[in-house]
Amino acid sequence: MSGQVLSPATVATVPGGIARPKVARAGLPVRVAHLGAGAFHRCHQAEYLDDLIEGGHWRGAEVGLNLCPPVLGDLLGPQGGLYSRTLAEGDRSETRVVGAIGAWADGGAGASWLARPEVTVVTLTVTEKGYCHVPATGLLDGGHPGIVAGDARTVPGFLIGALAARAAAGAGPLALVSCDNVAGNGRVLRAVVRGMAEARLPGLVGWIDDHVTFPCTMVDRIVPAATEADRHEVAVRLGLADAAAVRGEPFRQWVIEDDFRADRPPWEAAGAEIVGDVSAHETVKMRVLNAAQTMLALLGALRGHEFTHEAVADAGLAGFVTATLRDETLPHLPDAQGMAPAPYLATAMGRIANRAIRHRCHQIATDTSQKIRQRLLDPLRACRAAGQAAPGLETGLAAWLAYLRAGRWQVSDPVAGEVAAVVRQAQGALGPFVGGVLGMGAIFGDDLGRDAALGDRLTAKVALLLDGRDKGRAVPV
Ligand code: CS2
Repeated sequence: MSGQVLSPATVATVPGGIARPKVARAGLPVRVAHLGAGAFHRCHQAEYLDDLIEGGHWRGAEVGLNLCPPVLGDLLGPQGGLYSRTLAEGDRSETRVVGAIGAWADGGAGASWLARPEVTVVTLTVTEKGYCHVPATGLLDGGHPGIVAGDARTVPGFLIGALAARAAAGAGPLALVSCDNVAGNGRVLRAVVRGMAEARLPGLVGWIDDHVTFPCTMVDRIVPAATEADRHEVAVRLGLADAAAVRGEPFRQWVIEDDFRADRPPWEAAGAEIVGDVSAHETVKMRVLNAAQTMLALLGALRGHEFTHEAVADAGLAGFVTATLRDETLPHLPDAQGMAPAPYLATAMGRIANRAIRHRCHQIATDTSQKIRQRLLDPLRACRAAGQAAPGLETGLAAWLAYLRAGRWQVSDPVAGEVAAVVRQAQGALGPFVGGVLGMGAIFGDDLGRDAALGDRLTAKVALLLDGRDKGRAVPV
């Protein structure tokens, strides 16, 4: 390693086997903005855009915008926006230098980019909790401290400021394209942006309705947070340091609702699907792949696994998760073109088993309060509506409760404080703990939250999961 950093000045030195931008990036106009330029984005939407630029389908770079750390100016600035992404599976891996990010801005400084007429698309990966919505309703959480304060560091707060600037500049229509694993992500984004505008800038609501579209999308690629080991490995490969390197699986998918009023990149030229309605695709993806990840992560952590590829190699867990999804979730899935349920499930389990992708159970378990509705609770509701028992999905839910109660790790979740209060009030008793968490209406709604028999079944399962008696069983509980 030379001690040098990947940048436009050094990129020519990367070894021949590593692809790097062939189309000149200097002078490309910025036409897309991305809010939340984290590892997933750099390995997904930015790669699609890079494909379009390289293929001559689109002349335009993106500006990366972050409202919270890492500071993009520090991460991407020294590298002139260049970074590498490595796709890995088993023993094979392939590295490429991506040059789609032509500019970057942090915090409130990003808003002015959205007021430029040539920027007509904003994609977002801000994590589930970034929407500041109530998971059970999909509406803006009026009690969220950042929303109460009108904080421009929240996504809804930032966006209404930026949209007001766009309206004032007369910069024309814009698409805000949510790419997070939230059911009906575009509709939720519209609800929180309109809700924030109604509360803070009511005069902007009409402009939003006339100029802004909120297409729903389904995005997919497993991309864990990059580690020091990943950065070291890629530095050896590149001969250059790359602080923004990301590593993901080869599989990728992007299904986008066709709802744009101005220019957009022709993502379909890079393999994305543009459809009239994306709800079936997102439902299948979140209820199968994401639900499998969540169950494996929670049960895996309880059984002492660090990574989901290890959890899936635990035959008891893999068999349990596969059977649960096959018997309880798959029968109630909508038809999604190209995503036949049984093969999709098999592929999903195979992807999670990829040992070249080290996805920590605790990373996936982070913010489960924001993920569990679309992954486990709505499938559970579908079974209940059909009069079908769902013992496996209930075990998945019990695994979250046991994960919260285990006390063996710090829980990273917006409801962690509320959960800690429930634990204290329950004074060591499991029934009141389970009842207290199920009573959180913003997560469980009234139907599940008030079902005493469900509470009893979950309490029994949590007890088994916590004392580890499930360990030797073929099925966890
Ligand atoms: C994961 C997802 O951390 C998580 O919640 O389940 O990030 C998952 O890897 C992606 O949705 C895959 O597309």
